[in-house]
Amino acid sequence: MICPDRPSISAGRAASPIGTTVSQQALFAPEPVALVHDNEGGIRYLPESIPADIARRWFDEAQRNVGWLSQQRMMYEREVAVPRLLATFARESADLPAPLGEAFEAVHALIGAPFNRVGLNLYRDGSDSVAPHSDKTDKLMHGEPIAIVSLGVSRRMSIRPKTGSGRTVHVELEPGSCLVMSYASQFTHEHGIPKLAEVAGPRISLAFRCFAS
Ligand SMILES: O=C(O)CCC(=O)C(=O)O
Repeated sequence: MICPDRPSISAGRAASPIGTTVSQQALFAPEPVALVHDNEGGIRYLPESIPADIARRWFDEAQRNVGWLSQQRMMYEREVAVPRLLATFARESADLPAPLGEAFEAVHALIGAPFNRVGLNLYRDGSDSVAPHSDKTDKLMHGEPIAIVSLGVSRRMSIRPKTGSGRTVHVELEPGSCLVMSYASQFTHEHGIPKLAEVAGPRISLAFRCFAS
């Protein structure tokens, strides 16, 4: 699941205090994994955040209901197609397609942040990708995290420091997982989904953000 260049990753969830009632689901839920540390929670991988049957249904609904767009961008003075399909919705949007209303609720319950925008990416196969980048922070609420829910096949994300000789971490983003990145981590790290020959099918990511109004 996690493939660090050097194996020094620690898990992040604190043990339940004695006497606390713990649900069956919480007892068996896999531990979050801390990938990058900072004083806003860093970058954390939360496996199995969405039950498998729900993640499968969300994938089918998103693939079918979202109006996916192919975008162009300038590269070396040439217009090229962005290598994935895209969509974006505000939480308050009147035409929010299923499963996004439900997904906003679930991710808010999981992370607790006031997410109000979701950016969707559809990687059709292993030749779709996103280049290493950090998210633009100028329109985001200061200090609020970004949460990426993965649906469909697993894809590898690489996370690397912007400067210095720190390690690159590779994490397999499994369906139903949630990757949480702090606002602060956008200034220190880049993340990307590289092209990969041996990818078994499509993947959709739902990237929830908190935009300042
Ligand atoms: O698909 C992913 O997991 C990453 C998406 C991403 O980096 C972005 O939407 O900015």
